[in-house]
Amino acid sequence: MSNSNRKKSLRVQGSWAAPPRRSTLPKHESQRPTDVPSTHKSASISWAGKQTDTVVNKSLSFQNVPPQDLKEPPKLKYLRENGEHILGSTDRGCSKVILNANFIPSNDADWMFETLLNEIQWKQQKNLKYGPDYKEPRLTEWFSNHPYHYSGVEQAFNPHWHPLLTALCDRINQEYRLHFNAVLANCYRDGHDSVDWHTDSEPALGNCPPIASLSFGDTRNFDLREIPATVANGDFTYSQQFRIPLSHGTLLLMLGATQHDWQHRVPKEYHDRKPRINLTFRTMHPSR
Ligand SMILES: O=C(O)CCC(=O)C(=O)O
Repeated sequence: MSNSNRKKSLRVQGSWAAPPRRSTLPKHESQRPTDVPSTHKSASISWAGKQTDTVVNKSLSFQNVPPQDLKEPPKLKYLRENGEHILGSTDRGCSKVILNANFIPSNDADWMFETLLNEIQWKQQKNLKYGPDYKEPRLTEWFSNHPYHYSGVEQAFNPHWHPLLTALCDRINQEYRLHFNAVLANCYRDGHDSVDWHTDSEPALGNCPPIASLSFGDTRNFDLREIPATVANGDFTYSQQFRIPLSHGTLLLMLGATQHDWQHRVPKEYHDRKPRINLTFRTMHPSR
């Protein structure tokens, strides 16, 4: 099915998404016809020994019957293969990711991880979206000539790039012909640290911004879910969802309409996780 058709059907599903109204009656009661056809004979019942004629004279209709063709939510799909993966396509264009698990060989990734862990001035930022005292469940540092504002967080401009970050940014720009000039560094101290569903679509990043995400340290799941048509009222039940385990030295490029049509997150883990660093390279267009 084409994506626009799928979105149309999603809209229909959106209206189905509310659970069928439940009745306290047993199933056979709640599903029986509430009325009987006009051709049905009058019923006669006995009350206190007297016969009473009761006319049941309405048209037949079934109520509270759940639709037979309710769709199953799509299954979570894992992406593990190196290379390009098309996530989907809408009026905005194609959304795709490129996975390169061998971008940094593991012996280099080891010393890079230690260097970044020890030499970046990690901070725990407040996120005002969730209240004046709410702190993000991870540490960050922003490197750019421009400040960055995203969903309740303000990162002050910081032109003092660590030389390793400059070298990594230059290499990604050269290999993929991109023009990144900013990086948000994230440090997940353990499995309790996370980042919730969001897009990287702030106006300063321009239209359909490319994002490069480079990971070091313990493997964490990176999830993507398609944003439903607005008429589905933010119900993601029927959204396609992908999971990409991001391991030590892996580069993930998010391209095309991904930042408009898909949200991403790194969920908390139920099992212990060692620290992980993720660098998300971005292109800032401060005049926008
Ligand atoms: O840690 C990651 O892999 C994702 C980070 C992220 O979503 C972000 O910096 O916007």
